[in-house]
This record gives sequence, C-alpha cells and structure tokens, in this order.
Amino acid sequence: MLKKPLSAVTWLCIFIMAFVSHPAWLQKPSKRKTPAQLKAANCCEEVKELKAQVANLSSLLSELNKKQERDWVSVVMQVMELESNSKRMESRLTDAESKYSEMNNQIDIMQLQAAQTVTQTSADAIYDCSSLYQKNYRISGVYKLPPDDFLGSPELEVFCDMETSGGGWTIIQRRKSGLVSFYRDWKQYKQGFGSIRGDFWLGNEHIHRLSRQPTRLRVEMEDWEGNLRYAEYSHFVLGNELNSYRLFLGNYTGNVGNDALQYHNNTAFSTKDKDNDNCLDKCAQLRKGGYWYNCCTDSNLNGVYYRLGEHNKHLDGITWYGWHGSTYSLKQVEMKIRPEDFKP
Ligand SMILES: *[C@@H]1O[C@H](CO)[C@@H](O)[C@H](O)[C@H]1NC(C)=O
Ligand SMILES: *[C@@H]1O[C@H](CO)[C@@H](O)[C@H](O)[C@H]1NC(C)=O
Ligand SMILES: *[C@@H]1O[C@H](CO)[C@@H](O)[C@H](O)[C@H]1NC(C)=O
Ligand SMILES: [Ca+2]
Repeated sequence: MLKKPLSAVTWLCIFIMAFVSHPAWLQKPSKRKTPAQLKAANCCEEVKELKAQVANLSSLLSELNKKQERDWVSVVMQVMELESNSKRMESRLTDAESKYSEMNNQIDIMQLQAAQTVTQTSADAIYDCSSLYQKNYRISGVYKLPPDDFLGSPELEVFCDMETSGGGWTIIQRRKSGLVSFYRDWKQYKQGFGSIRGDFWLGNEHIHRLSRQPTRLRVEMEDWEGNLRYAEYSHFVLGNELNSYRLFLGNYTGNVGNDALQYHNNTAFSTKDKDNDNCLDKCAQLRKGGYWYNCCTDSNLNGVYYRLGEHNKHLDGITWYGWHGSTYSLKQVEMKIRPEDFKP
C-alpha cells in the first residue's frame, strides 16, 4: 500500500544522493579505453601532430616569406641606397673635380708667385751693389737699383765700389769734398742727402733695409798725410726707425790700430732734433752731426768737414780717436756695406 510511493521517493533520493556525492560519475568517461577508442585517439594525436607540423611549417614558410620579403626589401633598399650613394658620389666627384680645377688654378698662381719669389730672392734680384757685381757689373760708379715691390724697396741711386777687397760694396757714406753739410735733422738722415758722386749719406731707412741680410761694414779713412786705413765689422745691423736706427756691430778687423766704433755699438742714432744718446749733453749738437752718439764720441764720421790747416783744432770734426785722437779731422772717409756671404 504505502510501499510503492515510498520506494519511488527512496530511489529518487538515492539517485540524488549519488549524483551529489559523485557528480563526475555521470560525466567522466572511463580512463581506460577500448582498442577502437585507442586507435581513434592515436590517429587524432598523429593528425594533431601533423597539423601542428604543417602549422609549424606554414608558419616557418610564412616567416621565411616574410624574411625573404624583408630581405628583398632590404636588398631593394640597399640597391636604392647604393644608387643614391653613387649619385651622391657622382655629385661629390663633380664637386671635387671643380674644386680640383680651382685648386689647380690656385696652384698655377702659387707656382707663378713662387717663381717670382725665387727670381726675386735669387741672385737675379738687384738688391744692392753685390747683386750687380754678380751680374757682371764690375766698374765702380753710380748705378740705379730698380724699385722692387717684393722687397718693398724704391728706386735707389747708389755708388758701387767694385774694386776694394773684391768689390760688391754699396757705399752708404762719403766725406771727401766738404761741400755738403752733415749737420742735418732726423728726417734728412732718414731719407738720405748729399750728392752720390761727392759727399752723401745714403739714408738710415735704406741702410736699415740693406742690412736686413747678414752684412759687413767697411770704413775707409785717409788722413791729410795721405795715409790710408780701414776698419771692418761683421754682423753690421742698423735697426729700424722704431729702434732709432740703433747700430749693431760684430768683431773688428782692420789696420787702423784702435777700433773707435765699438764704443758706439748698441747705441741709437741721434740728430740735432732727436737726442737718443747716453749723455746729459746733446751730443749731436756738440759734435755737429748725426751719429750713434754714446757719451759722446770715440769717432764722429758725420762731423764737420775741416780743411787742411783747420783739421786739427776742433772737437766736432770727422774724428777717429784710435788713430789721430779727438781733434784730428780726417781728409776722406767712406763707409760701405756688402753681404756677409759675398764671394768675388
Ligand atoms: C616547429 O618545429 C621546430 C623544429 O622542427 C621546433 O623547434 C619548434 O618549436 C616548432 N614550433 C611549433 C610552433 O611547433
Ligand atoms: C755689440 O752689441 C751687441 C749687443 O749688446 C753685442 O751682442 C755684441 O757682441 C757687441 N759687439 C761688439 C763687437 O762688442
Ligand atoms: C768675436 O770674437 C770673439 C773672440 O775672439 C768670439 O768669441 C766671438 O764669437 C766673435 N763674435 C763674432 C760675432 O764674430
Ligand atoms: Ca742727451
């Protein structure tokens, strides 16, 4: 009577209980498989693997493709770059070519200038009497040195001594007639004055310029008895105007007995209007000349010209203390220079 519905409920309960307590029992397939099931699984695994391999291969392929593409692109890019490079190179080349031709032109100009420099500094240049001598001008007398832009020298009239001690001397001072006053100012001593065949001062500016190469100075003197003496100095330099035409001398050689110019070594030039001497006095005014006055004189080659009879009474005459003392004025003097390396 009541057994049927109860049993139904019981079964339901059991079912539910079983379901709740073992939920996987219904879903989970058994771990153990039948041979058929195994075969199917194996096949699936193989297929899966093959598929994976295919996928791998195709991915590899596409990767390769991509890489190839990239390679190709990079090759194209490289080609393009090469092309543009070569274009750039070409333009650079044309640039370089034009620059090269420009340089060639400049080199031509420079070679021209160098050639001029060479001719202007070589023995061809007429720099002084020694260069005239080397060009076979062997007669003493007046010569005109041409102006020279390169040397910065103006046209200059000079008197060349082509005989004494081998010749090649440019005379910078002469006293022999007494017709020219040497009591002059700074500007006149700078530019030079007098007569080239008679008494003259070549000019401090010219003497300075001529002494820029290693130079010898020779001083020749004659007294009223007709005796001749000379004094020579190596390393003669006349400073520029900024240095007040300061005198520099090397060692003395000669036959005048006592050197009377070394006392004036390393001394500035003074004139009646410019007192550069080493004295409280104004030596140029006392000795009536322009000279490298120290305090004041051991020689006074630009002093007053005194004639015979007057020649031994004055302190401001043309004196060389080491020969005839401080009051004997000489009859003739010549100062001349030539390059140290001059060879007759
Ligand atoms: C593809 O195969 C190579 C060797 O053949 C392996 O090293 C790589 O891991 C595989 N890639 C994939 C995605 O399976
Ligand atoms: C002349 O003076 C300079 C400079 O002081 C000196 O070097 C030179 O030795 C002097 N010359 C003589 C001959 O004393
Ligand atoms: C001058 O002579 C001295 C000694 O005789 C020598 O030592 C010196 O080098 C000479 N100076 C010049 C410039 O020749
Ligand atoms: Ca003074």
